[in-house]
Amino acid sequence: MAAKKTTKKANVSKDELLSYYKDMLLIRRFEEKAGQLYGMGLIGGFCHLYIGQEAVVVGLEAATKEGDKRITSYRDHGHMLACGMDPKGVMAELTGREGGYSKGKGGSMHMFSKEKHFYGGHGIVGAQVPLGAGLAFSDKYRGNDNVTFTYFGDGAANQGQVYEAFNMAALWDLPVIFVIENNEYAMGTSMARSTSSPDIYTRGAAFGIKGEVVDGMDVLAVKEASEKAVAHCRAGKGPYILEVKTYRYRGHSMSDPAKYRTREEVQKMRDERDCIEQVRDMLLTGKHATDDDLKAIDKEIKATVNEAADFSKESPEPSLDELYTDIYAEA
Ligand SMILES: Cc1ncc(C[n+]2csc(CCOP(=O)(O)OP(=O)(O)O)c2C)c(N)n1
Ligand SMILES: [Mg+2]
Repeated sequence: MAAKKTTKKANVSKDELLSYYKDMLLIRRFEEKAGQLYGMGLIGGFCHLYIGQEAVVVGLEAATKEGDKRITSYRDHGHMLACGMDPKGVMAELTGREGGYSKGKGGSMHMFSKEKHFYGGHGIVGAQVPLGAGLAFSDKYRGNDNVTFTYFGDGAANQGQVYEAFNMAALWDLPVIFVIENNEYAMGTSMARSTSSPDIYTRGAAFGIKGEVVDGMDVLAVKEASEKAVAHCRAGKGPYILEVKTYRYRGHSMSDPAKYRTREEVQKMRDERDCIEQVRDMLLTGKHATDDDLKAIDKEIKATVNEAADFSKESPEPSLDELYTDIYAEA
């Protein structure tokens, strides 16, 4: 099955295209700024950037409603911004400050928002997959029609716990979408070197879980697939797998020199497939926006990101009194 291209481009409204454009650009500019702050020594520890993968989370979020949940790995800043978390709180967590979502005690990989139903941020590869099934179980138990989006990578997809979660999710018809963000690499290991069957979307077949592969550089294709998967889950038909083919432009984390692939490979993807450029082209060729309009949007987004960066520098270091707070969640 080839990754699906969207068929509905002609019907997309100007407002819809602009909103995807802005949401993806916010993630990209935010991540570029995070990279700079890391370089300046203001962000410590691990920092995994999402640049290149923006269409995945923006397309998937387009089909959500209030109450839906999301959980992901350590490559999580884009997911937080896409579900409406405040860039200031995310950036201040990256710099380990009091104004951060985890009061500066979690850092890049450990942020949560009850209000936005964002359940982290997990550094242990694959750990979020059974947790995501558990979140979906809670909604099934409560009898509502919420859906949980459980994101994980191509590398995580080779883990045993993923299949235990698949089994239970299928057995109990849990409303969970397993989103496999296939960016072709797990740290420095390519899919070709690690994975016997490259069609990851078929991995649920043994459990009777439907799977689909989507072009993750095309936000409209992702949104279309997301709507279909969401409808399946909300109708009580159980879990769904979406393998979203994407690509990360930066290294695995900020400390990765990326010697396992060529510069040309990355440049080709940027030049030919970039998700933001694709929407930019649609906006310009469809005469929905001029070059100046798009420059103004970029300026506005850069201002939001700069404000977040300033906040993340000015917010104080966490007080020692906070050391033993927030250890257990309130019931
Ligand atoms: C259980 C476990 N094993 C190994 C690691 C080290 N590790 C961190 S990220 C990673 C690769 C995961 O790749 P993938 O699932 O494709 O996600 P991506 O980083 O590409 O988003 C590994 C092996 C870990 N954090 N946890
Ligand atoms: Mg990967």
